[in-house]
Amino acid sequence: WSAQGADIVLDAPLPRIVHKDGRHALLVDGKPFFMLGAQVNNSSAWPAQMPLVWPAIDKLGANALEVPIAWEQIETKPGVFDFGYLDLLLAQARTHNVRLVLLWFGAWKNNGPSYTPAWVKLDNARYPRVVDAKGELRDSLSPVFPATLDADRNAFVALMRHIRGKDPQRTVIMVQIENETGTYGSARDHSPEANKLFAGPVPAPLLTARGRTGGTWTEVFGKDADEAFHAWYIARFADAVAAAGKAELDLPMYVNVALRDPFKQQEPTSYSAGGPTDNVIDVWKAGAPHIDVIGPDIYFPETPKYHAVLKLYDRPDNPLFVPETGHTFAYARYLFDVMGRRGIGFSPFGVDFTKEANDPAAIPKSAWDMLEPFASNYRLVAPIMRLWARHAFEGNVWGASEPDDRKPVDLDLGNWKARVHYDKGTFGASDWTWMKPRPANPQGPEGGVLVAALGPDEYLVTGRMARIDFTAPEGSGKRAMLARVEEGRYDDAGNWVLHHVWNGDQTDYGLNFTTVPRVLKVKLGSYPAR
Ligand code: N0T
Repeated sequence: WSAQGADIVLDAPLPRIVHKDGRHALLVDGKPFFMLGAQVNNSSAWPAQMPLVWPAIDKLGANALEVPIAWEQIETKPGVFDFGYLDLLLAQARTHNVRLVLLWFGAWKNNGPSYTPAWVKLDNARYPRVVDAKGELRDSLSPVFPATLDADRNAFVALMRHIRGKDPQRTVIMVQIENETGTYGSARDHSPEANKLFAGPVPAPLLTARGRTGGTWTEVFGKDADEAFHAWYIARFADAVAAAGKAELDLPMYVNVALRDPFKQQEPTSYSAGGPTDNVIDVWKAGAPHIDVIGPDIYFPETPKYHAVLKLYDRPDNPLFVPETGHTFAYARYLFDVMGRRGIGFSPFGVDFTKEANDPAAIPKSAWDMLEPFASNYRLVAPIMRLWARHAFEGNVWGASEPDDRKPVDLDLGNWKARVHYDKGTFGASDWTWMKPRPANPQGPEGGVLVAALGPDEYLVTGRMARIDFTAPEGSGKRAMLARVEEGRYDDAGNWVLHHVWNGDQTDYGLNFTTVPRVLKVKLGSYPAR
């Protein structure tokens, strides 16, 4: 029997993150899931804004929506909670068949306490701010005061308890702890309370992680001691909040990162110091074992920087998850890289039709146009999302986006090789370099491919604005050929349904992907070179 639709709904399995051989998967309804996400603007989490949110989410075709839950909104007076907005959000998300990722805007929202209730942000004596090296106060709350942790944790526990009671369907699949923690303008808190801790020994779990047996912060971390100290205490704070929340409802929990430039050595006072920037990931991992994922918010549109960040956060101890990325044209293609790296999700920021922005130029002439490059990639991936997520966890997958320089990208498929071109026009073999390149899209690079191994010589292949050629590895004495190329789709039971076979112009000049979503099953064969 089923209780769906009745008053009682059977508990669905809890979403969770699993690990195997350095790989990771987000399980939703018990199976690997890739989040085709969207995050609303910061001031969109209000009932009156939702009519401007859902049309954008539906148009985008997202399967998960990231929405802030503001501390100031749920606990206006200490101990008095109001979850009216959350209840509305849960009901609407189910109607729109979209999962939710809730963002706990607590003590830190981009370094400051702007989303804390007035009784927190206006009471500096009880909830002290960071004191910088010159003795001046910064906006950021200090992580070392128990009253601040108690108040934040208490509200978060109430939130998680509420979700436990209202969400047997597991509409909520993940929770973000705080938002872009860290402090602008000071590497740590220099209050007397913090100074006392700073003069003390480095805590044991962090010593172990560093392979040390003892020492003060300065002895162990040298010139980086201030930042490591701040990172540790913010990580401990976030961990305590997450652990208490998980005791109510054991959902996957992550933190997001205000990044530093991956190529520049920067002073910690020039970024959100103490947050989980790439240089202190190990400090955070040691300090926050209840945080399942550290996810970079990527607002660098350039290919080398974007790739560098993906590499830094894609680790055996950290699933790759991009909880925020820019919503302009240049960012849409990076979905292909995140998927190729076996990531668990990707989400452009600022997806709604409220026309709210932090930059007058951020919303192009039509918000609708802005979504189209992301929407068309989501249309490509959505029908194969579950299959892909399973292969990313258990098999072999590859993905590549069109780089800024439009140079070809080589994929090593093991038995075979593939070269992906982003500038090929009509006709021409891969090595006909004299042919004129296809003119670039004036809006910028947009192409990408996805390849999943279905068997030793068989691949699922899809993409956008790209040509893919397969070759046999050099020195193999073989030449590759396309034995059979089928276009089709997977039905609900996961069976392949052939639509038609590609041949002739559709295969003679590589497999060419346009803006039309097409999924291919490619069987490779070979003949001897001589
Ligand atoms: C992000 C978003 C939102 C290249 C910005 C980015 C979101 C927060 N912050 O729209 O505020 O809530 O997580 C900060 C970027 C810092 C500078 C990056 C330089």
